[in-house]
Amino acid sequence: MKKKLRQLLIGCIAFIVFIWVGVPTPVTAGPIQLNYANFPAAPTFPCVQMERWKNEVEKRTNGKVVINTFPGGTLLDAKNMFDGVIAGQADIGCLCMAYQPGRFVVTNATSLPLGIPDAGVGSRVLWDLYNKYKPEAFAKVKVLTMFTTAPSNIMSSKPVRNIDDIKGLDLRASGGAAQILKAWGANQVGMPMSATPEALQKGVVQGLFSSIEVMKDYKFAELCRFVTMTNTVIYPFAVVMNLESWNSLPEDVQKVFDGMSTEQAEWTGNYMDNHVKESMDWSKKEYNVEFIYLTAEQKMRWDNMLKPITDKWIQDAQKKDLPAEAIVQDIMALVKKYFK
Ligand code: 3IO
Repeated sequence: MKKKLRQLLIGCIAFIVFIWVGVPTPVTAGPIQLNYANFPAAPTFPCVQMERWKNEVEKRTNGKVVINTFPGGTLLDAKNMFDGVIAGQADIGCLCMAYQPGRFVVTNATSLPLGIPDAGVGSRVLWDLYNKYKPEAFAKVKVLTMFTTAPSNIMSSKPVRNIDDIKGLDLRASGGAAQILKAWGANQVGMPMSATPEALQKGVVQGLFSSIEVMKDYKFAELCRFVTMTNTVIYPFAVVMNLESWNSLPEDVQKVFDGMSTEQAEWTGNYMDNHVKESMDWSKKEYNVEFIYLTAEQKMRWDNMLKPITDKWIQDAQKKDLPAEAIVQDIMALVKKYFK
């Protein structure tokens, strides 16, 4: 009897050990999934760069990471992109910093009229500026990359050929670009790009002031048959990640993300510049859009009206204890460095 009991006991222990060792530990659940939110429609450049980044990340991490993309404000919209990422409603988010000028003072200095010639240069300048100053505004996120649009032009349903034509015209813009419209005497209406198609359609505005690849991507050429080439200021963008999500990534994945940040800025700038040309050709061909070039005399008048903007920004930024003059000098020096 005793012997049988002992055998039973040994059997039990053996069984338990067998289960313990024999059953494979639960498979570590699939790849790392990250949700990436974006505010405008899928065909627009912020979403094109998002898909490019997703594809590269998935390739370079050999499938260890999967990026789920949410264009069109389906996860977070323009206004709550930054806070939504901080709160963890999305792991990653793409935001236009011009929509919150007071929040991103340093990086929005790139949308002062300082002569950024294109998105390739603008994106490199912005990314360098961010890395030099590491503004406090980004303390609660991990910044993955930054980039800019091409310089802004006036897209409108009525032709704007001289400074009198723009007076009182209802035009949509945000941030630095909005300050410029005001200086020219337009009736500036503020809203994110994602709200603009409806505002144009309903006649709330007669046009907008932004980079002109949207003539094609949002089909604005249908309503805006005129583009006045001012080539003034860019809109700055940032791609940010929730800090907890970032900290939970394995080191090799973090390295892939960090290794892509400068490359992604440059890729997006170059994509934008090429896409502007494509959009111009398309707008002429599909809608016979007229591109209006200011005379040298007009251009000088328009530019002169913008001079107080930078001085005012410097004064305001100094009140916030920022090295405002150095920031402006740095932007101009970086433009020189990258503009070939
Ligand atoms: C922009 C924003 C979303 C989609 C396409 C775009 N092209 C230029 C911009 C710049 C911008 O944020 C704006 O509001 O004009």
